[in-house]
Amino acid sequence: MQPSVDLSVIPAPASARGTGGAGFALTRSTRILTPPGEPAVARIGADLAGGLRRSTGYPLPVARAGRPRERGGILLETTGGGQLGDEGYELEVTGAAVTLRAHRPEGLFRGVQTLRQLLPAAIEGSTVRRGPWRVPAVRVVDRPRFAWRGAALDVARHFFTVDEVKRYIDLISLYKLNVLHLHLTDDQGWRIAVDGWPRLAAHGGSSEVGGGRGGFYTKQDYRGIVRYAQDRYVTVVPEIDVPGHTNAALASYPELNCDGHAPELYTGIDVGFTSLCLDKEVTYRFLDDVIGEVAALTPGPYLHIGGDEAQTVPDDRYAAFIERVQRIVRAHGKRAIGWQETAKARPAPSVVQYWNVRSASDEVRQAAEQGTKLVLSPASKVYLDMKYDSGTRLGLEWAGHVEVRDAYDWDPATLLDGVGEQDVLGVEAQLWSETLRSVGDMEFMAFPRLPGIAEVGWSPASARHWDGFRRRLAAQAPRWSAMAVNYHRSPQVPWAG
Ligand code: TNX
Repeated sequence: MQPSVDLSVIPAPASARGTGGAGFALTRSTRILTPPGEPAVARIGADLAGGLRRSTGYPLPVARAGRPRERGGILLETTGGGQLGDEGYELEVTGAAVTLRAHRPEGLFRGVQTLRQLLPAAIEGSTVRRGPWRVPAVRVVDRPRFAWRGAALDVARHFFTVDEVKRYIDLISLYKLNVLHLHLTDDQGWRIAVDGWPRLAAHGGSSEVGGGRGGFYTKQDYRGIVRYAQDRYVTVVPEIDVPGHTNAALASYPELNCDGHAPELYTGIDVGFTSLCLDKEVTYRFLDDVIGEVAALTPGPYLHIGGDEAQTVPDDRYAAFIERVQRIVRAHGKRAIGWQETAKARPAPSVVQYWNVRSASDEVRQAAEQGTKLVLSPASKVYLDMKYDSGTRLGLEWAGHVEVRDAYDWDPATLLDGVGEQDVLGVEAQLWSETLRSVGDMEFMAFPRLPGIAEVGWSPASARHWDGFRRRLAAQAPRWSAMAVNYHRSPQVPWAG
């Protein structure tokens, strides 16, 4: 058997072996071949070709593979299921061909991300560069450890445009993340148009932290984000955060307030001071309309109901409210996911997201015992809005400083007492935007921590070692430069140059 090799790929593949030889050279005459009758695979081939053309300048035609199987070029093939699952793939590189096989198009898309990272960093450039464009001779067999590998983006505290969200989707999908959790509503802004309640976006969307103009997504905008994500095998999970974090809604409709008076729009960064009025039936009509419209726009199975920091609501009333909201979500054909506080409801949502490292996790464990699956977002490890250290210009500090190693060096199966591998659906990195205003700000906080969290979610524990990881991370830096990604040069990483 050939020795296993340490490729500079993130997340680390489950298995990678060198096969000897000089590897494959991408040249002016390389073709990309996809199987006949598989439009999803043809599109993956076309997208791959598009990306490679920009930096190589080669024609790279995409053709349907003929029979008998053609040799040469980059071959995308679908195979019977076997061990690969929906997202797994096999990548074999010889002097004659690059062959990528997967059970599902999704697996081919994940494998293409590995292939990108095996090519020289200049492949990520947006103008034509000089080769050579070599791929090392390897055989990779890979599949994810966890099904949910998410990135959450807070578009409520500061609004981000459709193009900015697409940029984030590009970056997360390169590291094989497969969920984009969009935090669409909060005290400071309501970011999605709802036909039945037009002032939510028109008024509630007109503010943001610090007093900027805010913004919102029309339904067409949101559909565009969902489609762009789908093309990259990323599922959008929209969050409508209730009953707290609702000042923007309360400011838009006086009837949602217990006293019938709408508060002013809010542009600060305090949390926990607002709640929908749980006593009024109009609140549940509102929720039914909003959840119904957002569910109808969302092809994925989940809808996030928030539920965090409802500090003005007594526990028993809170639990009854969450139970009722879950019924509404179910009636609209979706599964509810909620922040860890929602584990107090009986039954708890089918998925609960752990975040608050400062509060006890008993309820989370108990919910897991009852069959709830967990998405792990421990703030002291995966909150990308925490400062790296005391010198970081952006970010908050309530969960401490989160350096690259903190984000990377932990294991989902041992994080919480009484919670094991089988209880964990996956991990998710949170990018809260109280202090983040631009794509450059987002990238600076996400890189280089986000690729580490992606590896926590994808790679087997046996393939993960901090020392190897820091070196692989350093090797990503020229890629980020080629893609114009703004990243933090953490002193924990041995950057070249
Ligand atoms: C806690 S995480 C919050 C957010 C803040 C974040 C800032 C969670 C469920 N609630 O509302 O943006 O901390 O780090």
